[in-house]
Amino acid sequence: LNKKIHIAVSLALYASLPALAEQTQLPTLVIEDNTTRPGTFSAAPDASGLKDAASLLNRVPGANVNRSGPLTGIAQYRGMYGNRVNISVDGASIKEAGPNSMDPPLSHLATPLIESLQVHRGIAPISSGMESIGGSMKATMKKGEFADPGEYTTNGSAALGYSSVEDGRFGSLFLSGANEHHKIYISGTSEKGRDYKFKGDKKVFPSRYDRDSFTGGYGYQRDGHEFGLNYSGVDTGHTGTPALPMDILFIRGGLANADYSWQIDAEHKMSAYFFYQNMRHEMSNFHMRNAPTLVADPMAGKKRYRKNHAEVEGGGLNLTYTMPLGSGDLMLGFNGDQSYHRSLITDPIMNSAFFINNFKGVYRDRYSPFAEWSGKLDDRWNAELGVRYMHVDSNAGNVDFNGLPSMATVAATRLRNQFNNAKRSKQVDDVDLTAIFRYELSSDMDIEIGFARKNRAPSYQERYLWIPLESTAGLADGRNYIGNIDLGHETAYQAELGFDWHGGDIYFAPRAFYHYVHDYIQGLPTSNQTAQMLSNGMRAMVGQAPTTVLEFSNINAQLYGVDVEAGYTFTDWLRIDAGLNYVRGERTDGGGGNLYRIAPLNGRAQLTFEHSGFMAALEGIFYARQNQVATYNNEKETPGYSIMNVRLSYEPFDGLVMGTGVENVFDTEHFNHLGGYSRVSNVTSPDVTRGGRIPLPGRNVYATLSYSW
Ligand SMILES: [Cu+2]
Repeated sequence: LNKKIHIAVSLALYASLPALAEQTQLPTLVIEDNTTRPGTFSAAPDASGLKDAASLLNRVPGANVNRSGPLTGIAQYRGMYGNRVNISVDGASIKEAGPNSMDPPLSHLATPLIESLQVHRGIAPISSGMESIGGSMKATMKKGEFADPGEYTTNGSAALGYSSVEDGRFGSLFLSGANEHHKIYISGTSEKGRDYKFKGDKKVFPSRYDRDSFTGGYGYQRDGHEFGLNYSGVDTGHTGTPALPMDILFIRGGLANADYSWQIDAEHKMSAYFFYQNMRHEMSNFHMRNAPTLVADPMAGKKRYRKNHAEVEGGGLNLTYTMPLGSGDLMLGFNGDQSYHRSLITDPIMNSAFFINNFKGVYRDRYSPFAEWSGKLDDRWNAELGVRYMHVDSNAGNVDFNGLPSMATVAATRLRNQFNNAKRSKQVDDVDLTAIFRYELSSDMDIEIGFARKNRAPSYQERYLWIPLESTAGLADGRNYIGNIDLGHETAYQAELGFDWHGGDIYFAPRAFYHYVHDYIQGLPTSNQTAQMLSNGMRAMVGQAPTTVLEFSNINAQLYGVDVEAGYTFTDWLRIDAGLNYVRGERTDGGGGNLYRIAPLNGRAQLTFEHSGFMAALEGIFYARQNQVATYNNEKETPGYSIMNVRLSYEPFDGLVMGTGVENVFDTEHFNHLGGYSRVSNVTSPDVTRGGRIPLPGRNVYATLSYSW
């Protein structure tokens, strides 16, 4: 089968996306003969006022979201999450400024400006990037189109939306002008909302959000050469992250990138890409919530104020050259990137002498050449074979602190000296391999079999967190962690079996997978008594019982499961689409146990009616109870739930779309297993108790209006 297939999906219409107008009429099977790999799932934004791009993942088979706040969604794919999932935004491997992943890569993207979010189902291609152990996702932002020869075009779109559950408002504007050779574009968005409600008028505090974004760019093409420059800026203001110990004061900064590609002839192509990123971020435990109260004399009754200033500077380079080889194409490439991190904790209210170098002088650099061949083996067999070498180099500077109480100072001094005297420069070298075969059983049925070896080097938090804190890239389990400089890197051995049946009115694509991960990184009770003592003391000062400090450690693990996408078209105007995800994550050494934060069995089904510009959809989402929980950090079980959403839209004339709908129609209270626990204390009569699971939003009535020209 030469035609490539992907599913483009959307909740409802998003008319601010003219390029996707054909695809955004709800889940549609799109047959394309572009470069998309079979099995790639592409989601487009919709009219329901989704706040962050990660929300789109809820419709992607195998994908889920670990949510710490309204704008803070960490991508999960088949039980792997955080930096195990390789995410590229317009080609850039965006780095997080926050040590607790308040700004994961997809969180910078205003949904109305996203052209598509692609997820490679199953084993991620070698060419999709470095450290794709948990899969690869690719977000593409709107950039306008070149005009046909001899013509000049201007395009634009504007959208407004309102959602009731958090009194949320958004607006977006995109403008582009182009001729055959040049194009320019500019866009802006603004989103704001208050604490969201659940079960009547109860509120999740703090969950308000505020984000503005801006994009501008230029493109040039002539005789097979294409060149582009782009800048994307984001300014996130006070935004709650109730599952973490602090909230976002701001995240500011931008991504600048340049790309060049040359179609040398019909069979040879080269591309070069460069990006630079600079973000500043502050968070605190007292601007949006109340700081914890100290209980021990002489400070009893006073508050423990904490503020954290974090920065990231990063950049990278991607080069590829594609040429024919045998019966297929060979891509040779190089990816490299660097990132520099620092994070400083202070108390600007009570104790100006206090500081902790949470992370200082930390860098993590990756260099990785790769080769990937894809092509036909015979009439029915297709193959994709890849190899990638990766070198990761990381280091951290000397750390210090000041202004801790005297008992804590003794312990912290010992930890600081241990860290500063250790050899912290670390190198990881390893090889990724993929072998993916597709067999065309019949004209409407393909089978895919894949094998891979994938690696991930430890994150900077996992190596260099020198003092017990919760800076854990968003694990949100409430535990203090300590890093382990000598951690080994993760190596996964992956196997995949998938069927893809796409008959006339029906599609059915189940996939099963098994991953064995050698040296999987997870917290285990530390044997560092100094760290444990310091943690106990710091917790006792605010009246909290001691918990075991977890040290990032290597274990062995396996993840396996099934995900399914399916649909049936009854008539031209009525169809049903459904998805089902199941994943199990287990430790295989040291007495077993379950992995942390694994989504329970979940699925969705949507019945869609579409006729002459009118669309109505009924969506049901269900999550089973999760009782296979991790014991090492006392993960809590979560009951199952189901939600019903109703969506309507109408396009009275070309380009104008009105959308409305009701989400969680029955306003029932339920909890997503990946949503974390509330870390917010000192609230008088709280609607969510500290330590309790954070409920999902209650009934939400939304309305959107968009026009594109
Ligand atoms: Cu933060």
